[in-house]
Amino acid sequence: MKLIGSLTSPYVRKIRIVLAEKKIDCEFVVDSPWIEGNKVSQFNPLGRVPVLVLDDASTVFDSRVIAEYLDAVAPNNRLIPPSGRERISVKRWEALADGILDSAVAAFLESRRRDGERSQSWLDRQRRKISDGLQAMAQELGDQTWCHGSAISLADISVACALGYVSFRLGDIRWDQQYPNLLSLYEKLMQRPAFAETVPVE
Ligand code: GSF
Repeated sequence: MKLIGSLTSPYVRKIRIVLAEKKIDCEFVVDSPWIEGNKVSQFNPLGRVPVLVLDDASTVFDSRVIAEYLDAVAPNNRLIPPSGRERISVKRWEALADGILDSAVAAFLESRRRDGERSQSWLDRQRRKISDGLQAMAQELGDQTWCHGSAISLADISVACALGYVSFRLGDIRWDQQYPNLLSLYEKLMQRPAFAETVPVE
């Protein structure tokens, strides 16, 4: 089994953390859809990372499906509750964190466009979703130790990937100053090797 992805993608980071937390052996092949000559579309028709390539050469994407797959094939250290409202709660946290990421990635790409091609109203729209999303995460976390339940789950992993990416690409958004509860969750998670070893790097 191998995971294809870049060192900057927050969705790839989510899967690298899931693999490490569940102690699943998997080769990590670094490739990026933004690099000339990349091979990503040979594995994912959408040309996006992450992609998981199984031993029988079949592929799994996107990150939400890969996380589900890994949690199901390796039932140790469960990260997603098996059913019911508990499961929906964790998946909702993931949707919220991934939604922030979708807007953060869009805002970052837009900010890189040339003068005249860049749309300020589009940027503002994405940044609004990011700040509203962060506020919702802080509110819903409250003074809980974990986003969901009494142990680490995919909810915490997804939230950490969103927070780390916002700091990496949109450093002027100071969630760390605005939301002390998000900061203490992030700092606690960063003490785990799976998180510390996957911080995005250019
Ligand atoms: C998002 C993957 C994605 O946009 C998931 O896996 O959860 N919903 C999907 N990946 C980006 C890299 S990054 O910005 O994280 C990607 O591969 N973009 C290339 C492209 O052409 O869209």
